[in-house]
Amino acid sequence: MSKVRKFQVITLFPEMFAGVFENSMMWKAQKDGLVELSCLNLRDFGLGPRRQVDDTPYGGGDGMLLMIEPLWNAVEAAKANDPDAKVLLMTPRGERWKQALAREYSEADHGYIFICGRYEGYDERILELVDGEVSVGDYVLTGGELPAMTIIDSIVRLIPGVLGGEMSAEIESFSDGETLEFPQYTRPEDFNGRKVPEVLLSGHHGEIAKWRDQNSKKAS
Ligand code: 4FN
Repeated sequence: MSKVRKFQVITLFPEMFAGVFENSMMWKAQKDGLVELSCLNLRDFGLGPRRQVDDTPYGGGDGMLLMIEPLWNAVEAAKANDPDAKVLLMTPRGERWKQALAREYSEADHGYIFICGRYEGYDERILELVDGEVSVGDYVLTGGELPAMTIIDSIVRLIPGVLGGEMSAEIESFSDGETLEFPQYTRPEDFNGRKVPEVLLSGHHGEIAKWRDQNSKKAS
């Protein structure tokens, strides 16, 4: 029996994760003892009576950075919960997240600590505690929370036992990295004149497979 996989998120906005951590897939994975999902509120590690977590950059420049001390202490607290966990920094400079990484991370025998940035970013010295830097894509975001949710969702659903058997087989056939998707339809056959392609109603599995292949979007 493999041990529970912990996913800890360091964030100033833990409430953003409530809905995501309670969706049916994540809820079942937790209930079945496969994963543990939790947040550490970076604010709890803030300095002084105002619980300060950000400050202006040395050398000048617009905006604020997350200070090293609260971040460092939050990571130490997360590591105290899970000493073997790997620390992942959510950053636009990171490695682009992809299905192959989700699969690799889902097979790990340790937990993960996700650090979500805010403001203009982090004090560079946090890199000493970081095992990996990951990005979900090249666009400006307000924080690392949405990337962390995306990445956690993509990993957890691949952990053995999280999804049902019939679904897992389907995952395999869709993660070959080339076939993205073909158009799909469900009832009714005719929606106000908008008809489902005849071949899909034919029951002819060979013809259906051919149609789906011809109508699949391929990765570039
Ligand atoms: N973003 C770019 C260039 C410069 C800054 C940003 C940007 C959130 C703390 C980082 C963004 C995108 C994918 C984390 C973007 C991600 C983030 C991510 C992210 C607040 C500082 C910031 C050239 C990519 C457009 C804000 C490019 N995956 N800064 O978004 O954390 O994980």
